[in-house]
Amino acid sequence: MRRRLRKVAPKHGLATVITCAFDHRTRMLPFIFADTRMAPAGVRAIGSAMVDAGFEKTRIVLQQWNRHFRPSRMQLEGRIPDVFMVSSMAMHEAPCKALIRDARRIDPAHRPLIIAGGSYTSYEPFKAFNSDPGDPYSPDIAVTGEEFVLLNLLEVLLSVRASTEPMRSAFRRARDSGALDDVPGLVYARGDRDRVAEELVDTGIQRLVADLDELPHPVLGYRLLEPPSRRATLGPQSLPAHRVRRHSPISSIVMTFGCKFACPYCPIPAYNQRQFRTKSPERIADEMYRLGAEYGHRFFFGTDDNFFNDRKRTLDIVETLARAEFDGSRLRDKARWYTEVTVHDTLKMKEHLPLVHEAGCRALWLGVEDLTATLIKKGQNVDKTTEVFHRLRDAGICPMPMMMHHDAQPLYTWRNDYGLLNQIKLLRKAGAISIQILMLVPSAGSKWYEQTYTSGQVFDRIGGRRIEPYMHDGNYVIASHHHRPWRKQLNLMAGYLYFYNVLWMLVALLRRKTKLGDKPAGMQLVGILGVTQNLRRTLGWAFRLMFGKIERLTEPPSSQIPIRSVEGGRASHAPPVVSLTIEPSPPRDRAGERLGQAGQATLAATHRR
Ligand code: B12
Ligand code: SF4
Repeated sequence: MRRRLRKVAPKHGLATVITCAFDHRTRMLPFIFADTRMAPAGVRAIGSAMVDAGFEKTRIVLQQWNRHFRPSRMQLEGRIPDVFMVSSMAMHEAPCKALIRDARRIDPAHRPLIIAGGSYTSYEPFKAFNSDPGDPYSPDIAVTGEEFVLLNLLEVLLSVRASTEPMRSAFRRARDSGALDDVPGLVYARGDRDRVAEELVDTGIQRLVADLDELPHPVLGYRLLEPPSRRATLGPQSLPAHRVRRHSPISSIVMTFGCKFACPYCPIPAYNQRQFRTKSPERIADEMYRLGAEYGHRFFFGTDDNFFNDRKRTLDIVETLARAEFDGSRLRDKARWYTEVTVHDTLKMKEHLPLVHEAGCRALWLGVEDLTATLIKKGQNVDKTTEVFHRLRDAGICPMPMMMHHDAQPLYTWRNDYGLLNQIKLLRKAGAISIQILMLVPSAGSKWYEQTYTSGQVFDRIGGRRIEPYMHDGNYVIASHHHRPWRKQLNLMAGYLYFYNVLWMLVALLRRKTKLGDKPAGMQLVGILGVTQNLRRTLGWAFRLMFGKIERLTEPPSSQIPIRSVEGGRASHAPPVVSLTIEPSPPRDRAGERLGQAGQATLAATHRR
């Protein structure tokens, strides 16, 4: 497909702008600093795919760096682009819609084809469309898959397009002739001359690229970045190669996709169709080397869901990285990388952790969630976690635990490990360098998704203020059966303040002579600065939860427009259909606390999927 596209690309000479939607209200711990200092892999991958397919006239705009960018004013090489794409996560929905709304202000005769993609449309594409002619924010097409789906779509569109025809008119013809229906991974609207969407057509679940070596090289994407600016328009040139590292000192790197676990609040295994996909060790080494050589990148963040998922493949990768040499110098002396794993799989890798360190790994984020495995069991407990943390530290790798706070977990408990602070204390004693504490929120595509809504756990409004998409980032308490949900919000703050504070920074400074050097003190500093943002942004929410009236949702979000499959049946990405039965069982949490009003009736959902 890439070869075929390269043949036709010169005839079409497409100009494309790809924008990453970013809501700056999400800037706080645990992601503050990483969120703007690492160009996201999604837009970079789409940009790489465009260049690789022969469409060199492509620009990537990150709202992280260009928050005033206005698509209605964009010009690339002196003309309005043929295609405008937006990539978004669900919590960046508001800026994503604003970008599309603005792009739709362009005179229809010149308006680019608008394509939406990213995890937002992968899980809930119907949310990107509306049928209100007074406030149009729908894209022409939503892609529910990866770069392969986009290339497949472009190939179909270009096969029907005359060389100077607007892409939107080629799109309309392809759509009306049914040509798009053979491309799994799309959702498009049909309606009255495109002004009002009357129905959505879902072409089904994407076909996944199994061998990740087939993906275009990431080195291509970094050439396309729009330089950071306060302007609404695009600059004449993209960011020069020598300035990329300054703005994106960390480079994301795709090494594997997928995870063998099936945590009920996580959509990742289902998204990956229960597959674990990897790049070859040689390709990973080559990517690190070339990104270093062309842009000076030394730090890489693996976008893995569970890097240690498959022991043999992991060993192949780390052995190759440990001995890889380019131009007479060893890769491991230059590249440092970090990624996500589970406690269970790290334990299985314990003898090999020195090799993992030798390969360049310096920190691993571990989904500890709840040490006592009350919320979720994935092979973690206090002893195993402590052993894993000690082993990691001995090997010179920073353990970075990720915790999940939930209704049944109190702030502190006597003589057991159940409380949030008790667990943070254990993790710190075991050697944790950083901490991530998020509240459980409904996650589209996960097993628990519908149930969190139908059980009345998810808030609609608090004190009249509606929950907005950016608040679904795990930092705001937006779903709880607890009768005092504000306590959960304060618990999150207390947890961070207990871990990140001046006292512990001083202790970390005094204990600098370990294998981890200055890293613990450095992370304390980052945490102390970051936690000020959490306090600034969420303290008001805690008060609102305390005094405001809580209104709850009883159903998951639905589509404003009917959505169907190509054959007319139920669409693969349709919102869940739920029916409710009420079981009157007043639940109590482990500490014996009575749960809130809405929690007193458990609404069991039966879904027809
Ligand atoms: C790395 C990562 C991060 C990094 C991002 C740093 C950065 N600047 O890049 C950090 C650690 C900061 C982060 C933070 C958060 N993350 Co995160 N993160 C990931 C992770 C593990 C990898 C993302 C990635 O880079 N993948 C590799 C690229 C190549 O894939 P991709 O982004 O999916 O893009 C592909 C397709 O989506 C598609 N695509 C993307 N854009 C477009 C655009 C168009 C036009 C088209 C056609 C296609 C397309 O093609 C791409 C190439 O294959 C994913 C899980 C996963 N495995 O995807 C979660 C994930 C994206 N994160 C998620 C969440 C919820 C968060 C947080 C809210 C924290 C939390 N509560 O878990 C915060 C939000 C922070 C913020 N302010 O934005 C969710 C998003 C859910 C959703 N429905 O949107 C995900 C999917 C995990 C999950 N399923 O729960 N995250
Ligand atoms: S271990 Fe992590 S990636 Fe795997 S299913 Fe659980 S939460 Fe998702």
